[in-house]
Amino acid sequence: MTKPNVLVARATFPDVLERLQQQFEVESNQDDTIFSTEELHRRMQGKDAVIMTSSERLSAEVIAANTHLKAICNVAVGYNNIDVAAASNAGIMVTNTPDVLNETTADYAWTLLMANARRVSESEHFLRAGKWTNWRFDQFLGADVHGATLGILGMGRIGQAVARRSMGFDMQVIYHNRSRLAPELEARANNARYVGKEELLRSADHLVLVLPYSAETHHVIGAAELALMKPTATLVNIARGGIVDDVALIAALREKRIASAGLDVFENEPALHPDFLTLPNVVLTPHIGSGSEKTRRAMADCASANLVAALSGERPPNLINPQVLK
Ligand code: 8YV
Repeated sequence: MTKPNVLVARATFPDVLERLQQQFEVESNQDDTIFSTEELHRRMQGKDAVIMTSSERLSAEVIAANTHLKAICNVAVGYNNIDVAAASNAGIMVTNTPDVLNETTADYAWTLLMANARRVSESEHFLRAGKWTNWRFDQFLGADVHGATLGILGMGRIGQAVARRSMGFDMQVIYHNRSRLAPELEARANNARYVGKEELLRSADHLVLVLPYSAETHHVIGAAELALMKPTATLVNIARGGIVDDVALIAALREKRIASAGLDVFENEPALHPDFLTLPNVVLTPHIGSGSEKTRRAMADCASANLVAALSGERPPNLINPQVLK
């Protein structure tokens, strides 16, 4: 029997690839070449399924030209890089990798929050530049984390994991979400209190964004929202570029209308707005929120399991568009 054909569009762990090769004819990309849309389209010819990351975009146009695919398996929880409606119309299954990254990504939100509040990047740059010639009492004074109000916009599984971690810091948690959590989930999330978006922005000392990106969440944090925040507040974005209007954020940071930002995601990444690099009051990282060895392995395994199920005629565990099975 001929094996199904699979494209693994980005480099992955060699053992994960080997396991896929035992079951499928695999075209891999261990050099991790970034394929243009045309190249990705060309390589998807004759393939039954593709494994890709959120860096690859599959527009309605590309999907319409590849309706022979049975499954698109994203190695990410977010799937705004894929036109899911177009895939559903074409009867193509789309899968993601939820849950396995919740705790690691929540850890990372805290990494950025604390680095931000205590000016870790800024003071390290100062030290590395050889400018630390004198200890000073008022040097790099930051904001406290303990006892502060933690605001969370987007209270899904990762948002709740961020909230749980605040217990040890005696923080008050407020959140805004499309819908209010069940009381038992609020209780587990350090007694998080549901508030309107405006109250969240006005009251948070540290605001963490954990929203999925969509047309509805495009620029939910723009000039008007930043203007509501405290001048001492810090902002963390571990979710997606495009949720924040980067130009408006740069202006707010430059004019110290908020204290600082910790950003792991950017509009048009990896080509972030160059002005970010000129600001002292930012911590900037290259989209590494889920990047622990253990979690990236779990994500690769999860995407493989989805692919194997899809090509074996079973329901993939993380199917986003179950309507295609009807
Ligand atoms: C991915 C992410 O590693 O899961 C997501 O949505 O943003 C990250 O965890 C990255 O997007 C690569 O696909």
